[in-house]
Amino acid sequence: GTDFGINEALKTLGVKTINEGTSTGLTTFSNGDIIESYSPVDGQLIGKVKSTTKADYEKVMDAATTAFKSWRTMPAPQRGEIVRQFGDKLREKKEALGKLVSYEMGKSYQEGLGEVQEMIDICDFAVGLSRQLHGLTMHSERPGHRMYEQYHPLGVVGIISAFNFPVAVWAWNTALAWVCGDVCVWKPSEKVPLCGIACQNIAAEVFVENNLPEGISNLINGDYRVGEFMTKDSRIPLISATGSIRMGKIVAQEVAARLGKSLLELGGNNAIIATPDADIKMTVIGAVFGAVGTAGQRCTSTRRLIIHESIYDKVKSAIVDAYKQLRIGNPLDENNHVGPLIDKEAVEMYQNALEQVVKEGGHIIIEGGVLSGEGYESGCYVKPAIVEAKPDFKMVQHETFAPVLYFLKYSGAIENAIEIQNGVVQGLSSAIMTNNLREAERFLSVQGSDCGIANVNIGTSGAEIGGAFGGEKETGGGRESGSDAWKIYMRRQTNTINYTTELPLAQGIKFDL
Ligand code: UN1
Repeated sequence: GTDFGINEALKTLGVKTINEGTSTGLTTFSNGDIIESYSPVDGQLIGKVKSTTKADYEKVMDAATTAFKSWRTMPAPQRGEIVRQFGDKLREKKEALGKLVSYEMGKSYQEGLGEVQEMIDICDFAVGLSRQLHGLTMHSERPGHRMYEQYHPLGVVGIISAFNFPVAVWAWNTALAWVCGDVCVWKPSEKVPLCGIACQNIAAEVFVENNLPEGISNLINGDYRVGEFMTKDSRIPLISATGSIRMGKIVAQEVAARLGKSLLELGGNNAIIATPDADIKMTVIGAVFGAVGTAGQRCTSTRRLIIHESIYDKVKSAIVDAYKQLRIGNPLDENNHVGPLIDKEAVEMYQNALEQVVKEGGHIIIEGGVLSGEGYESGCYVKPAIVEAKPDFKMVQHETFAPVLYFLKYSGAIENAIEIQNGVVQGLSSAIMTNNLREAERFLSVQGSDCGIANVNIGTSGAEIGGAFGGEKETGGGRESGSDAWKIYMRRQTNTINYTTELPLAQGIKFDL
């Protein structure tokens, strides 16, 4: 059968059968165990990556700390120029990288391309930002004094990313960190190591072409034990970690124990509220893409649909109809809407969630199940399911990284829906579907959604890079990407300069000698 151009893509990206998992940009090496990457698309072994040992890691940190000393002295707009070239390379390799993302992770090719586009967008953003790393100036209370603040590069930034966005999340962090004058050490998820190899190869080309030293972009590979090298390393002032709440709590404590900074982007339990004034057609499109896009494996996936009782039956039948149109299968085939889950462990969690929620009293309205037979040999393809449930069910409170959508009914005023929406430990993305100004404004108000992202008349997933991305509560509080998210990648310094011959003290304090 057709390989959908995968072999060609691997060649374009320099991904080999066996790859060194440790790289400083100019050199690659590795002495650790082999990680095998199997595609959830067809169950085939795509390639192997040698993981990073402690000794390998020490070499990386030597390269990174040395590179930082020179990289931080390059003017920020010149660092922006390097990021611009990186963005151009991504444009050249967009199809190849999008394909690899689709094949190794399992999201649709369209979404794979979208992820690479997100990388390109953050590069563009970072290039502009490289001339806008502004601090404020203040008027001093003391005569003949000037006060201002400036942002300096921070140092080595550690990036731990998840399988579901195997390339974009790294780029959000790294493009900003680079223009801010930092160097990066990246540990991608051990479930998608070849995406890491491909990205590092693209970055390395740019560094070689510009005669830059090794150590500006570094790659390490392995499981949480390799991540721990970084979280416990006081040479790394900032750890940016994306993944589960469980992982985030461990990372946060390890980094806090050495008083480092962490930027956490953890689980979501995202809801769309559909009010009596909702546009039903838009609600259906938003909810279906939000729930089944990326097979429900985005942190922003729609997990709960909170529907007013007056439109409940209408919304229900429209969404049930839409689910019947969904085509599940090879994500590289653009006729399919839904690809596989990342691995069989994820399939088990999905099955378990459906079993549990039924035990709790949930009522299945769109049957789930694991697909088998031709085209489904990997065992990772599941049917998107819908369950009528109650807000306080354990499974409804829990983030299951799979296409399971819970229908929750509310009655009365919008406040009741907001209470349900906020009644979970996670606080990432949220949305309201309404044409009623009062409801929309209430949802966005201080008494409204408690999430980092709150949308009106669009779904929960698909945030753009121009805004700050992240969430509150157990989502971890970090913000990545646009707005002023760059500030966490820099250290702030307040400066006061006295240009007189007197030495007046602040607060009018007298201290005469
Ligand atoms: C994630 O799932 O980790 O808003 C990130 C979105 C994407 C990013 C998701 N832009 O769905």
